[in-house]
Amino acid sequence: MKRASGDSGRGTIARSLADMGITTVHERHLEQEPRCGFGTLGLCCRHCYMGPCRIDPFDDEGKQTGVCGATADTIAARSFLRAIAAGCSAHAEHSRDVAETFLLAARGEAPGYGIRDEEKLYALARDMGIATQGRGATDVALEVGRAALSEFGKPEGVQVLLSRAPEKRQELWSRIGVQPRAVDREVVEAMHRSHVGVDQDYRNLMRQGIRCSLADGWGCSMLATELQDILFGTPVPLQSEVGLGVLDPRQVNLLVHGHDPLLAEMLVDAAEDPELLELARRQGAGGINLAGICCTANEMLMRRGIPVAGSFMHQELAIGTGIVDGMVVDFQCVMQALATVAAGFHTKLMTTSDQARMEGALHIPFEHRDAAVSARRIVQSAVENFRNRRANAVESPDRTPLVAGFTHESIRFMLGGTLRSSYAPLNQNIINGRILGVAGVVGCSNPKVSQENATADLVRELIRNNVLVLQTGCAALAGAERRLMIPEAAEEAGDGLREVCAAVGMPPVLHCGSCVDNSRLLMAASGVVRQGGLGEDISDLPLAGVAPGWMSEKAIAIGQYFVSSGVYTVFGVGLPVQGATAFTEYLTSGIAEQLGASWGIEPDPAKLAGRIIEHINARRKALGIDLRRERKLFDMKERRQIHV
Ligand code: SF4
Ligand code: MSK
Repeated sequence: MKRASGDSGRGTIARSLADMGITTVHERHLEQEPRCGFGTLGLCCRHCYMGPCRIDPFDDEGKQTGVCGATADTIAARSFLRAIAAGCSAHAEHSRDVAETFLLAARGEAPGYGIRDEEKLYALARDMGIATQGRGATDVALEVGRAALSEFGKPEGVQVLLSRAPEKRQELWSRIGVQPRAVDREVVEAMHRSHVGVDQDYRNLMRQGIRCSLADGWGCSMLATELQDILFGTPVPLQSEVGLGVLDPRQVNLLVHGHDPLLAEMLVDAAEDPELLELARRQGAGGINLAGICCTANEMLMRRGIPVAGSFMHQELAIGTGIVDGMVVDFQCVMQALATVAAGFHTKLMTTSDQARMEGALHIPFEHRDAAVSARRIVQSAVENFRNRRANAVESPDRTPLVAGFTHESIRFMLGGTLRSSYAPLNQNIINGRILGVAGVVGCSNPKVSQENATADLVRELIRNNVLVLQTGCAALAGAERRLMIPEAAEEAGDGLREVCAAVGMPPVLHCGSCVDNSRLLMAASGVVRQGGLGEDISDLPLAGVAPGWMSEKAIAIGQYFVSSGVYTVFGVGLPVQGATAFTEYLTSGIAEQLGASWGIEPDPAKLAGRIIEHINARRKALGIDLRRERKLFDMKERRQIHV
């Protein structure tokens, strides 16, 4: 099928699916309108079967309650806490899986996995209080693996990686009593406190919300990122491409979707296996083309440069190209509708996690002890399906170049040089005003908002105002698709940021990984505080987080751990608490008295950038760096005084 000129390819695919009677997320989103107002505002409760109960948002006197007497604020706070617990549990299961495999690899019981980044292994060990002096990598890895696993269920003590936060933030957490204990314990306690008849005070419910979110950000998410980097290598900047056009009509196309790099890394190797390549040739294919969707895509992109077909929003359209021979999914953000779309084509849909199966998909359990065998089975299945392609492919959808692979380590190296890796140049450029501040633009994509307006316009406006943008998750892919992650994008940046990007050769928008990798942003923020000159805590920094098109419970957990760590965080779309007046006021203002940071809610995409810039300017003013300084060449004496 040919596409109309000016069509990125997606419109043609959507129309072709509609002709086949197959809906996509966009049509189903419209079919759901009008949405239930109680659910949208967070005013319904079904925590027990005296209900479900709902509170009239127009009950101005605020007297209406659920059958048990729960107020709107209690109902909204309980649901919010449960969303944080669900998001944390998603990262916990991902992370536990990685930790178990890490330990197997250290014991030599998981062929194909090994230690690729020893430097990071030793650094993590030291931060976990594990002795490294005179010990070999395997010995240290065994102890790190056991210690990592114990972070999920240890009977006493707090999360060990909290020590990576600035001291002032650690003191604050200790003072208000929100240091997270074992990850599992925080999730379980959140579920208990939100059960009918337990915690009835929205502020107290959110004390657990704060603690549980920290178990995610500084606990399981950070562990997942660290252990993955040690197993597969810490990313460094590299080039690749994004867009449905990365699918190649002449090759076997295997799409990998979900969040698990354990499988994806093995698939990358299997796709290069000479026997499977020969099999592909015998089927008439030119080769095996691996591409990603969603955050597994981000994982493969960051470490191996594997191209990305699209974000969460594009999973169905990818199959709709007609040239996907296999799609393998692991867990999280996988739409059940994929099975219906795949049934309209020759695409073989495969599930791999015993925790995430789907009717209509072939289940190939992914065995970590025998990962290469599972990976070969999956690739072989896609290869053998090549000959079943039907002649309904869409012609050449677009693809866009990008640079990815930024981490808190690579940002430090890039700005400080390999010999004097340091945040000093970043801090200096923030202090002198060339860089106004930093924004983490993260989160999902949501059919309720246009990615173009919600993410790309926001990012453009931020860089125009000299805000350095760090991106993760599906929001990162939206930025990349709009050509914002190439060095040339610096031409759209303000004078100061453009100058810094030109000097370093970096884009003004840095791809920092998957949604679990938001922990990299916590590490970068802590590094900037430690460097000095920008306050003593993360909450002092001219820094903000924003999720313009969030949709998942994981996003709420991440948003809360940003706020709990001192980062003002604005969510687009809306937040399902807004019908509960006092609780919303607490999240968007009162919580700052405890944490030095709060939530912002801004459903209008056009106002998002303004909210971020306003906050950054306020922080600059508080630091006394709001007046742009004259540029001045330092003499040797002054240079020596710069603390690096
Ligand atoms: Fe209704 Fe209370 Fe039961 Fe919720 S917990 S459904 S508000 S009675
Ligand atoms: S995949 S959680 S839609 S970022 Fe991480 Fe994307 Fe959000 Fe899923």
